[in-house]
Amino acid sequence: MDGIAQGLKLTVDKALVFALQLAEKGKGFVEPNPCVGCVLLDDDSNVLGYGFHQKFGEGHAEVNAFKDVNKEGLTAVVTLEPCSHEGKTGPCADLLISKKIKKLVYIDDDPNPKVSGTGIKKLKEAGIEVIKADESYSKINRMLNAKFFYFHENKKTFFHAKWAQTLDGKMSINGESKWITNEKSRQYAHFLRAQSDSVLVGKNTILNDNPSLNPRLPNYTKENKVIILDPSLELLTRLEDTKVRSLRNSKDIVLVHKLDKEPETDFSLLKVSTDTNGNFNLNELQKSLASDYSIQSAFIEGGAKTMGLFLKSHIIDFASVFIASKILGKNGESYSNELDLNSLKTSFSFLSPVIRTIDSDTVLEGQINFIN
Ligand code: AOF
Ligand code: ZN
Repeated sequence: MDGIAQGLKLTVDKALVFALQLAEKGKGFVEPNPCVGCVLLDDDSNVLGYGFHQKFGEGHAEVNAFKDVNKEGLTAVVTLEPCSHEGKTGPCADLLISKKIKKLVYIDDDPNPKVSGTGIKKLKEAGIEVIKADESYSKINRMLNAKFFYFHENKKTFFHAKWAQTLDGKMSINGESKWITNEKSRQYAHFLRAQSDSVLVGKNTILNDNPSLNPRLPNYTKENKVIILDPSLELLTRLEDTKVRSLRNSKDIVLVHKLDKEPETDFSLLKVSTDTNGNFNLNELQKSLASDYSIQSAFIEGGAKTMGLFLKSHIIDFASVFIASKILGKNGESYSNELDLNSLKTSFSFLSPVIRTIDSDTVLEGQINFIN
């Protein structure tokens, strides 16, 4: 434990707040795992240890909290039900039992079917007192881990859309979209990209921009998948020299198509039905990405056409809009041209968005209210 908590005393309520703050520090580094924090208290409310899940594939919050702690009879305050499965690390419930804690205070049950109540059951069977924290903590935890809960509870991939636009809603001009927003905004966009286990684009983005689509942050190594809407599988023979391909295994590239006959390939293929206009059924896509490829969340970064299709289908779960203080005029391309709305009444609006400024750019984030 570092010096910060030396001599620190916390009530269980304050320890729950601290555990949530710790959990948040894992954001961008742990997904598709949840962000989890853990605080260890003795009977006199002294903080004897704390930790959080820091990196995907590495120690869970409880393991990190107990790193240098060997005292028995402690209270463990955790943001999520301790796991019970033999995953990349041993089950946390077993660790807490072996460390002889006397009480567990936790915020949410783990919706992952590998755990789902069995962690709590194990602890209770071992004679440990288990207390569920007040509902209000769960609200914060569910916001922090929205993608994780959404995926397990709905069996659907969470769609987080991100786009950059000018003040007049344009995303590009003459196919040119580099760079609408400033450097700092783009760093923040990489942090957001890191919070999804995949990026979704249309085939034209690959053909026009040859993007990498991986999160690029200092000291960052987590890999992501790429989903490409490619109705006729035009990219099958054209991916070899692309950056998207050079950065990941072929199976981590999912090509979404509408063909009746699937060709032999090392890339992952997903057939999705289309409507009479040839547009993919995005509801079907959202379910199939979850069931066939276990993709928890997709960061939708398409161009005007793809973003228009997602907006038109009302299928965006959360949106981050980067607005540059620029105007491009009528030759600029926009998702807006794909939307056929007729009155202010039917306009899409954000539900209490969070707004921040990044130098000359504004970022607006929240859920979109599609139905008024
Ligand atoms: C905990 N404490 O800090 C976290 C938990 O792939 P693994 O082995 O790392 O396991 C990931 C699953 O473990 C994840 O889906 C969730 O159910 C649980 N996460 N559990 O006890 C933690 N991060
Ligand atoms: Zn665990």
